[in-house]
Amino acid sequence: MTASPAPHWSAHLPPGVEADLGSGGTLPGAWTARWASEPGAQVIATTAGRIVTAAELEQLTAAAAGRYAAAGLAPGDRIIMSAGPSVELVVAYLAALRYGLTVVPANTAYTAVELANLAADAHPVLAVLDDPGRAPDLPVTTPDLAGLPRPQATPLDRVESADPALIVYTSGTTGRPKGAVLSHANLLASAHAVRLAWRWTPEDRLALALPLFHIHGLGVGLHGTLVAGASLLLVPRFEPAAIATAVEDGATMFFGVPTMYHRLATSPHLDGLRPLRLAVSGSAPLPAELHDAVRERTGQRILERYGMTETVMLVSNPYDGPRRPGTVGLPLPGVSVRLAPGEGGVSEIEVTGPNVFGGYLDRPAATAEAFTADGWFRTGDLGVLDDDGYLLIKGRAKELIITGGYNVYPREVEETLRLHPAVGDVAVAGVPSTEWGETVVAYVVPADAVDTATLEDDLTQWCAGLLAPYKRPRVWRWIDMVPRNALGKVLRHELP
Ligand code: MLC
Ligand code: AMP
Repeated sequence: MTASPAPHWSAHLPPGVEADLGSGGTLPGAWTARWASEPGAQVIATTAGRIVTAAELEQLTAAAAGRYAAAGLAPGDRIIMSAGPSVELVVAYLAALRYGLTVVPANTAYTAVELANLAADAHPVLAVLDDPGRAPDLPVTTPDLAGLPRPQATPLDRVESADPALIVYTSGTTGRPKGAVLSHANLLASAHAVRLAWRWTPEDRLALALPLFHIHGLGVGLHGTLVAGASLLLVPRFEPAAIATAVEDGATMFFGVPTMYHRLATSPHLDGLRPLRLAVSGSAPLPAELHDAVRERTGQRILERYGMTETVMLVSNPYDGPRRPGTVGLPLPGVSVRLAPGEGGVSEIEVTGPNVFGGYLDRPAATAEAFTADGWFRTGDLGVLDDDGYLLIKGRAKELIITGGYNVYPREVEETLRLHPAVGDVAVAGVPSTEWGETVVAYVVPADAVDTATLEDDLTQWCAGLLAPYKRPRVWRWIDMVPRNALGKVLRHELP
C-alpha cells in the first residue's frame, strides 16, 4: 500500500491558515451565519440582471420552507429536484435543506421512465420539476413552489451535522444506480476544503453554467459560493459567448467540464477567460494538450481537480504552486489518498476524509463492498502518484463512460437494448472523442438476419423512450458475437 506522503494539504493552505472544515456544523448553519454578517451582500445575480442579496435570500428561503411545512412535509422527508438553473430552483433547494428535507437531485434529461425508477428507490414525498408532465406518481410542483400552500411559520436550521442532505444517484463501481447519501458534514467539509484551497473570498463571483443536479454544480459551485460568502452569476445555458459575457460582467471564477473548455477553445470567445482569477476543470480528464493550448492563447492556467459523487472533492492542483497538466494534483484539506496494491504499475485509488459519504441508500452489501476492511473508500479509478505526490488518473476499474462530464453505465444501456426483440446480444462501450471525452457506442448482435439500417432506426427510437439523450448510443456497430470471458463478463477492450 502506498500512502501519499503527509501532509500534502499544507501545499493547499496559505501560510498560517488552519484547515477549518466546519466540523460539527451544517450547511444552513454556515450559510445563515454568512447572510447575517453581511445582509446587503449580493449572493445571486442572473444574466437578466436580477440581484438577490443575502437578506433577501434568507427571507425567500424561510418563506419557501414555510410552504414545505404548510404542504405537510416533515423534516427527514425526501424530495426529488429536477430543473434548470434559476433563482427559484436555488431558493427551493436551500429552503429544503434549511427545513431539514433530504434532496434527491435528478438530471433534467431523464425520461419519465428514468425518473419513475429513481422515485421507486428513493421514496420521495414531492417532486420539484420544471416540467410537471414528467411527473412520477407523486405530488409535483414547479421550482417557484407555486403548487404548494401559502407559507406557515416553521422552525428552521435544526438539522444536525450527520443528517443526510443529499441522495445522489450514481452507479458506483458496480453498475446499478444507487443513492449515495451525503451528510451535511460531508458537503460542508468539501465546500470548506475548496474554499481554502482555491482562495475563495467574498469578492469572488462565480460564472455558474453547470447543471444543479450533480455534485460539480451543486456541491462545488453553489455550496462553495455560499460557504465563502461570495456570489454567483447563474448562466442558464453553457455557451462560450455567455461565459465571455459573464467575465465582462465581473465574474472572477469559472468551473467547467473538459467539453466546455474544448468548446471555448474552438470558439472565438476563448480570450474571454483571460481576466479570470481562477478557471477550474473537473468531472472528466482534461487533456494536457487542451490545458496547454488554453494557457498559450490566454495565459489562463486551468486548475484541474478530481472528485466523485460519493466523496465530493478529493484532489486538486494547487492554487499557488505548479499546476501540472495531465495530473489532478494533491489531496485537498482533510482528504487522504492511497493506492491499493496493483498490477501493471497502476492501482485503485482509495480515499478517506470527512467528505467521504457513509453509504448507499438501503444497500448494505454495495456499501460494504465500496469500502476496504480498514474503512477507506474504493474509488474505482486507477492512478499513480508522482515523486511530488501529484496524482495521475490512469483509467478506471469500474465500468463507466464519461461523456461531456455525464456518467453513462454501459450495463444500463445494454439492459435497455437487450429488451428489444431484434437484439440477440449487445455490448456498450465508450470510444475516445475530442469534444465529449468519450462517445457511447453500441455493438449489437442482431437476433435474426435483418436490414441493419432499419434496425438502427428501431433501436434509436427504442432508446429515445427509455434513456436520457446523453446515454443513447451515437454510433452503432453490427457484430457476430460479443467477446466474453469464461464467466460471461464482456471483454470491452476486445470490441472492435
Ligand atoms: C448533451 N448531449 C450530450 C451531453 N450533453 N451527449 C453526450 N454527453 C453529454 N454530456 C446531447 C444533447 O442531448 C443533444 O442530443 C446533443 O448532445 C447536442 O447537445 P448540445 O446542445 O450540443 O449540448 P449542450 O446542451 O450544450 O450540453 C453540453 C454540456 C453538458 C457540456 C454543456 O453536457 C453539460 O452541462 N455537462 C456537464 C455535466 C456535469 O455537470 N457533470 C458533473 C457530474 S459530477 P440530441 O440527440 O438532441 O442531438 C462529477 C463529479 C466531479 O462528475 O468530479 O465533478
Ligand atoms: P461521478 O460519479 O459522476 O461523480 O463521477 C466521478 C468520476 O468522474 C470519478 O470517479 C472519475 O472517474 C471521474 N473524474 C472526475 N474528475 C476527474 C478528473 N479531473 N480526471 C479524470 N477523471 C475524473
